[in-house]
This record gives sequence, C-alpha cells and structure tokens, in this order.
Amino acid sequence: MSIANPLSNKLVTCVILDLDGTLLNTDGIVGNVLKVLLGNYGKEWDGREANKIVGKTPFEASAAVIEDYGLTCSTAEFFSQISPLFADQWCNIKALPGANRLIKHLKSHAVPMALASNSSRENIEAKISFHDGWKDSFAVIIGGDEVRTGKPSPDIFIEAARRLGIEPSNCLVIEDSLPGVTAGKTAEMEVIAVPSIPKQSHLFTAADVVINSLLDLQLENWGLPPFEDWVEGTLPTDPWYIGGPVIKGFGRGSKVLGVPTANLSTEGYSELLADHPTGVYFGWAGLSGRGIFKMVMSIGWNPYFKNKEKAIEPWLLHDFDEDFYGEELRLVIVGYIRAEANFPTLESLIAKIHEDRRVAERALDLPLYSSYKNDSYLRIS
Ligand code: ADP
Ligand code: RBF
Ligand code: MG
Repeated sequence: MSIANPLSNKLVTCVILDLDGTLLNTDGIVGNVLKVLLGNYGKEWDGREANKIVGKTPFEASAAVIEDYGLTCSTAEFFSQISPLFADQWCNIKALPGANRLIKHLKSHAVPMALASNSSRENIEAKISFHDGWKDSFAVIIGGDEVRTGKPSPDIFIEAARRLGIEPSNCLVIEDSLPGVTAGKTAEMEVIAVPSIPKQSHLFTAADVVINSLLDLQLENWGLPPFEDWVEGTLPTDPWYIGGPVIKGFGRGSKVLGVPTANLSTEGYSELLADHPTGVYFGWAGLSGRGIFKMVMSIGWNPYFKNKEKAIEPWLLHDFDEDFYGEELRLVIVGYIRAEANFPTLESLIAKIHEDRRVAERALDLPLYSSYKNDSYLRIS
C-alpha cells in the first residue's frame, strides 16, 4: 500500500513521459543538423535560441528558426529539407542520464507508462527503435500528429490517459519543456519538470516539482514503487574517468569555504559532462607521485557563486601541506550523491559539503566502491 507523502503530492497510478529532452538528448543532434542546414543558407547556428525550439512541434520549430535567421524559404520548404537530415541522426541520439533506469524500474514494477511527444508518431517510433526495450515498455505511444493540437494544448496527455484507461488526475507527467509542463497542468495531471536547458528552473513555477535530472526522482513521493539501487545515500554509476593538470580555480575553495578543490579543466570533457547531470559525485583520485585518495566532487555551475561555466571541482580527502597546481590528477568517478543546490547562506553550503564528504568517505569503504582504488588509470608514473 502506498504511503501518503509529506509534501502532499497526489498519489498516482501511471506515468506519462515526454521523449525529446526528457528521455533523449535530442538537443545534441538538433544543433548538429541546424549547423549543417543553416550553413547551406550561409548562416552560423550558435544555439542561442535553443529554448525557442525545445518542446515545439518540428514544424513550429522550423518556423522559429526561419524567423530568427531571416531565411527567405517557406516553412514547408525548410521542413522538407531538415526532415531527412534528422532521420539520419536518430541513431546518434543518446538516452539522458537515468532514462533507461526509470523505464526499466517502472516496467519491472508494472507501472503503466505512456510516451507522449509532439514529434510525429513515425519519428517517435524511429527514435526509440535505437533504445533496447523502450518500445515494448510503453502501453501507449502517441505523437503530436495523432491529436488536433500539440503541446501546450492538453489534448495529447488527455488522449494518452484515455488510451491507458486512467483518470488524468491519477497520471504523473515528466517533462523538460515549458509547453510540456503547461499541457500536463492544463490536463489536470501531476507534473514533474526536469528542465533540459540549464538555469531555467525558476521558469517552471507551474510544475508540482522541479528536479535537476531523472536521477533525483523520488517516486515514493507519488505513491509509486521507490528505486532500490541507492546504497547508503549514494547511487552507483558505471565508473567514468577525468584527468589532467590541476588548474587555478576561482580562488575561494580553501579561502572562502575551507574546502580546497583541485579544479580540472573542462576542455575536452563537454561530451562526457553532457552525459552526467551536474551535481555531487565521489570516487578515487590519483595524484602524480603522491598516491591515491578518496575524493568527493562537484561538477556544475556552483550556483551559490553564480559561475559562468561548468567546473570540475574534486576535494581530495587528505591533508596536503602544500598545494599542487600543475600536477597530473586523475579521477575515477564511481557514484552520485545529489544534484547541486543553490544554498541561501555560505554556512549552509559548507555544512552540506561536509555532509557530502562524510557520505563519500563511508561509501568508499564499501567493497562495491573500494575495489576501484586499484583501477590502473589511477597509477600515474
Ligand atoms: P582554486 O580556486 O584555485 O581551486 P582552492 O582554494 O580551491 O583554489 O584550492 C585548490 C588547491 O589547493 C588545489 O589546486 C590544490 O593544489 C590544493 N589542495 C590542497 N589540499 C587539497 C585537497 N585536499 N583537495 C584538493 N586540492 C587541495
Ligand atoms: N556549490 C554550490 O553552489 N552548490 C552546491 O550544491 C555545491 N556542492 C558542492 C559539493 C562538493 C562536495 C564540493 C567539493 C563543492 C560544492 N560546491 C557547491 C562548489 C563550491 O562552491 C566550490 O567548491 C567553490 O565554489 C570553490 O570553487
Ligand atoms: Mg578549487
């Protein structure tokens, strides 16, 4: 039996998922395709108006691009040129972090799922065909071309609920875009927003909850079966690797926070960082000539300090008596702790970072994680 949730979210019996930006990192290929097509028009795509495209139907998105770049062709013409370019790219669209985990979890607990996307039914089927087990996990798949009007109209979610045979108020929608959130709320459903464009959370006031990535889903808050893979406050991830010379950060780790972080350059890691949500991770750090240490780190914008770009900031859990800028540092990241948060005070931020440290320190003694201390990547000559 499901427990009532302290945050008084409604209890739901099914989940309706959006596709692009929620389960798939479609934005990644939209940029590639527009770069090519706009190049043919002598224009340079710089991704500045990604938020005007996300959540729109492909036709509306084409119209938005034509208007923004002052192209002379018609929407139909542009759309007919861009469609085959997209079709070649469907196989390159990666699942977003936590997408496979969510679909497998809901399917294993027989929670009915629907997939409702503004893309055409044909494009939806094509995109998900490259992701094992997705198609037969959805009891209902519905495209923008199967309802009178696409999101932000509620039609597509209402039709999905009808086909599931479930009351709209018992449906939980998970969406990344504002049109999607608007459609879900207009359909009187519970809506979780997972914004796909960074630093947009403040715009999603209509959603019942806004989270940073699917990894932060707490399904028990909606009366759905909780995930079972968290271990002592940590979520194991396949090990991933980052390394390079220790660089100058923002000059405030040790001075302002009393938490020195050996910043690494994000150069050459944009693809890898796109595969992992911003947040707090932990693992092992190899420092040339000094040994291997436990580490807890943040990857992200450091919202408290409003950084302009993402930073990789590992805190090695060891007392060094001098700094080691320029030395080769290698990280094996083995687990996730939490999304990064915007703390109201410096004290609360520092307290949280020390809590993260305790979680990481204890977890790294578990065989599940301690085994990675022997990873050859950490042994720097
Ligand atoms: P910056 O803003 O330049 O990163 P910090 O105040 O964060 O400066 O200090 C980071 C530097 O401190 C690292 O580059 C490293 O040389 C040194 N350092 C000393 N102890 C540690 C530690 N335990 N973890 C990480 N860096 C450390
Ligand atoms: N900064 C934030 O603004 N929000 C956070 O949630 C946050 N979490 C962190 C967790 C850890 C384990 C570490 C090492 C740093 C974290 N930071 C966070 C970044 C912190 O502000 C950063 O180390 C300083 O900005 C120094 O560059
Ligand atoms: Mg630092």
